[in-house]
Amino acid sequence: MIKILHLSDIHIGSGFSHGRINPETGLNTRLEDFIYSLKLCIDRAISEPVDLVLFGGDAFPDATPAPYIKQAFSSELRRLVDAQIPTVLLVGNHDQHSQGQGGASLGIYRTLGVPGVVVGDRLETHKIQTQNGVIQIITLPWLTASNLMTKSETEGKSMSQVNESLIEKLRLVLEAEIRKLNPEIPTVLLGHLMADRASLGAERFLAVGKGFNIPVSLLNRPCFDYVALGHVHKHQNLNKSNNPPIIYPGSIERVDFSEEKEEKGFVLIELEKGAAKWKFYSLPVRNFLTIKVNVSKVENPQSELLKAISKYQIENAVVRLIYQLRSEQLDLIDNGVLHQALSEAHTYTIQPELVSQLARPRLPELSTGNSIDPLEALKTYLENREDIQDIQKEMLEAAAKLLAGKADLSEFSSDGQLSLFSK
Ligand SMILES: [Mn+2]
Repeated sequence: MIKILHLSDIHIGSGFSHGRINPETGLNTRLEDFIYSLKLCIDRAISEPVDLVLFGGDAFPDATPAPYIKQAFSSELRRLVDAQIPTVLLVGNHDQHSQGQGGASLGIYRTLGVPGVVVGDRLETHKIQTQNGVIQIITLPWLTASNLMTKSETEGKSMSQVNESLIEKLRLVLEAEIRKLNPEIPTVLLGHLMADRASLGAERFLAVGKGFNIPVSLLNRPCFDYVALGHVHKHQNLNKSNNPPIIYPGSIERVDFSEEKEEKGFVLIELEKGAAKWKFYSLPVRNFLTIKVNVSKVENPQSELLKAISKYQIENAVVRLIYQLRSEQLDLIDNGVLHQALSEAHTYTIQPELVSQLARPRLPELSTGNSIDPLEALKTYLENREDIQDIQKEMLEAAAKLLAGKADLSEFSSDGQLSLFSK
């Protein structure tokens, strides 16, 4: 049996805006948090000890992190090297320099020939000798159109056509790789990808170059004993039958507020040919907490806000207070007192939102609840818009034509507007 620790989406160096400078170290506390989470993963790998560590990609926010951030990552990797635990570092989208053209941040470990460290920056199979036997790992790094297709192949095609041919190409090259596998040896597919069935976390906002979704059916193959994924920050198993498990361990720390409610951790696997037992272990990461309260309708907004804050455990958490109020209530808010009330938090932001005074109440004629004839609706709307009375008749005529499907396209100017507006 081969024991594996699978972690992913370290993103060390992210989310500094949620931290502050630690006066003792001079470092951003969120960097320290991320390093600590990574350290706990490596501690576990060493104390077990596992036979292999699989990293699912996205080590840093981008391919050129500051030297001290690279060093923080390297020092943790070094501990695995010293413990002689082989490690596969898969290249994620955030690790690739300018869409994969300029290499990857993790490539340096191969260049240096760091013992036991394998860098997965292309689709290939690695046979790795561990303390408890040999294992095959197919690495499938983040793919973009430029990895698999030539420019002439993508030219003139729509995004969805390109994606379709990409998946076909991937199917072929993966098939070729699978045929080369030794069926006697435990096998893992390690991929950094967006699977079509995954539910999302922050990665959808972080991704710069949008990639394509990969059908789970492409990964769900009997030749794999375990499918180790990276990219999606929310931990999940994409295969209900669990045969093989298709696992996103998720990120090891909360990258932003979209991950407020997600558990963070890593996965331990006991792997044999044809069987994988796995378990998710959560990490004690810092809490994120959104306090949202609407005080626009209360008499004493200040005390309402304090009451809302007091309901939560804010100590050591990253807190955001979002509250809605009317502009005439602004004088009733004492910001100093709010800051005092939030001072126990690790960091906090206060985001007042003015309930718009401009928002007109809905036209009573239109809020009957019944379905309204569009032309009637437009008429009612125009009657309430004194500023455009002069074109009311023309608009109604144009609308009637459009609704009847008789609009002459020549009446539209080139930018799609009705010609009566572009006179
Ligand atoms: Mn990613």
